[in-house]
Amino acid sequence: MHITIPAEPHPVTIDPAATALMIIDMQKDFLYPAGFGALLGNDVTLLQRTIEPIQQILTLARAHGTLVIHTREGHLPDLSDCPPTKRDRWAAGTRIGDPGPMGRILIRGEAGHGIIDELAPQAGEIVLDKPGKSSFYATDLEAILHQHGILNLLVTGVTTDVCCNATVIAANDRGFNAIVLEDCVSSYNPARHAATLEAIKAQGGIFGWVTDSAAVQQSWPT
Ligand code: TIU
Repeated sequence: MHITIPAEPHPVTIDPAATALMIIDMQKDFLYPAGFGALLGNDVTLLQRTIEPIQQILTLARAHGTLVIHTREGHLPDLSDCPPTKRDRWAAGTRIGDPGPMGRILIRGEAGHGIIDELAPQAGEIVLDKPGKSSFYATDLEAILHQHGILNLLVTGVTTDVCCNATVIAANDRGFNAIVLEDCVSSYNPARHAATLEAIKAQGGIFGWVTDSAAVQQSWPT
């Protein structure tokens, strides 16, 4: 059974059973004050408008048995999976691995690395730890998607221009349809959010599609 979701640059027709919900990096380090995002000088409140629509899509996915994949960006405590180039470009005190109010910044197991309480994963949902911006880099994501017969990704999370964009581009190259829900993604900079979505849907959908949570909810089979 296929459904057609209103989207830009044109409607997208998909099989819901071959579709996964990706919730990218909804971590305290990006959404709460005093995390990695804030230490880089960003206004983290710009990301918080995504929480409610993602909750709604997550509820829909859970009700229909849709595959849900939560991702977390972060590194091992010994930083052996963090290239020095990813760390050393910032001032001491704001680097990955430095101590902060929510524990060591972007380190697996620390409080700040955790997913926000509002979107806490349920038992049985995949939580994918990733050391890069793309969800495919140095992870089993591609194999997991093939194992579950997934062809389409509903992309939500933060930030639009960094980890969501990197994941969309990588998904497209690997033969997946990336469908971005614009109210479920956000950037620390509204202009970069808009520019990223524009690039994804340009040229007839060169990287994928852009839609929103209402369109997905209205299109999903009941
Ligand atoms: N800085 C920024 O916008 N984002 C990141 O560093 N990681 C993610 O987007 N998850």
